[in-house]
Amino acid sequence: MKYDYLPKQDPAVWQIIKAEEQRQNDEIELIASENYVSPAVLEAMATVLTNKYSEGYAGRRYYGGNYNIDDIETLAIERAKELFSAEHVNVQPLSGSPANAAVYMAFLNPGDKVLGLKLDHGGHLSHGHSVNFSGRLYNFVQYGVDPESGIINMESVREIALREKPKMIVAGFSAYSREIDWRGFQDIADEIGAYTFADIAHIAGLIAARQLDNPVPIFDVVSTTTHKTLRGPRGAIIMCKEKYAKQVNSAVFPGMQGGPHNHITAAKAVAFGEALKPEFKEYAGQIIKNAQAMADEFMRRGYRIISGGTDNHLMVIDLGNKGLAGKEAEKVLERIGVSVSRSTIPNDPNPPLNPSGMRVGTPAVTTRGMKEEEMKLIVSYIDRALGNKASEKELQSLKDEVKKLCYRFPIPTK
Ligand code: DSN
Repeated sequence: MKYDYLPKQDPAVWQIIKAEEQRQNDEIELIASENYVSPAVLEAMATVLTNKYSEGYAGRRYYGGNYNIDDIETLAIERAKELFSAEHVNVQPLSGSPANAAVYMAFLNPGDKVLGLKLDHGGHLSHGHSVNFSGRLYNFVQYGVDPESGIINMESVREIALREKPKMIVAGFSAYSREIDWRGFQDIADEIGAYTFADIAHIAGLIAARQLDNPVPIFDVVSTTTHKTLRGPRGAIIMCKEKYAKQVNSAVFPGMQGGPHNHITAAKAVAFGEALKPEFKEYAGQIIKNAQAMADEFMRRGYRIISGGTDNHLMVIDLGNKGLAGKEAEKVLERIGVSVSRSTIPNDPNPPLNPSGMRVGTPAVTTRGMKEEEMKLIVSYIDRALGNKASEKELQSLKDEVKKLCYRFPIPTK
């Protein structure tokens, strides 16, 4: 990283940032929700746009001096519309949970019934978990995946929807590796007059690159974070039909948020510009090829993948037959420089802090330029580490191998 002021002015902060840059460069990132932004996205975040207050929307701000901010926000909106074929986009949400809170506020009243996927089946906290605002403010009922196949059974979703008659149905997940039948969800919602809400945070980049089906032209409202497969800054957007534009905008501001983070809006615009380029399609396709190569190699080595494979960037692995649970696997792999996240498996007998599985994903390693061969190598490192978790010598030797692989594929940085 090239910085002129920070290293001299505040070495304490600078050293921590440098240490984290070194960690990211030396270690393998398999956390399915993480990625590396481009140097251009990094630069857009470190700009004077952070200095400006701009509550409101382009042409209707509550502060003077916002003509340049209007331009950057409008540019981000236009690019997002093109990327997702959206009628209306709000680029102000600060992150995924605030975006989802704004969606609920726009369409529901507290106490209204909503149907969402259970957290331990691959859903998200903000899809109705009891400890989250969503579960506390709204009356969530939940569907799950089929216990045998690990795949969502649309007939069962329909049965629950017809019985419960929710005002909204939520689809789109944090730990689900299969294609989603958006049209099927919409047809069920049409039968009962429910709103449809897709949270595509994990798969937005794959959808933008047309590698997976796009719910935006089908669903009433869609939210996504911008920092996962989409490779943008930490943040979110909401997309909806034009007829809901006003209620969505009002829910974001003044409903949920104050001033938007304009430097992040600029970085979102840069990331959307990158995602509109033809090479992004190739990148997104490689993410999926890498995930499938990784899933095949795990299964070849006797690991049980929930749903038996993947159609997207991630997979959840049940470690039950490997004699350890998710938390221990996460810690052992951290010692060799591989980051994964512990994960529940459907109907997990273990508690969420120490669930039975781990979730891995390929967006970050694909950004580094790794391909199918490297995926097999990474699985071999993981397998050796989990099988030799008590051997200091083996873990150290694996850490060296991980580092060597990482040096062949540097992270994008300034
Ligand atoms: N925390 C994100 C994830 O890891 O999936 C979702 O918000």
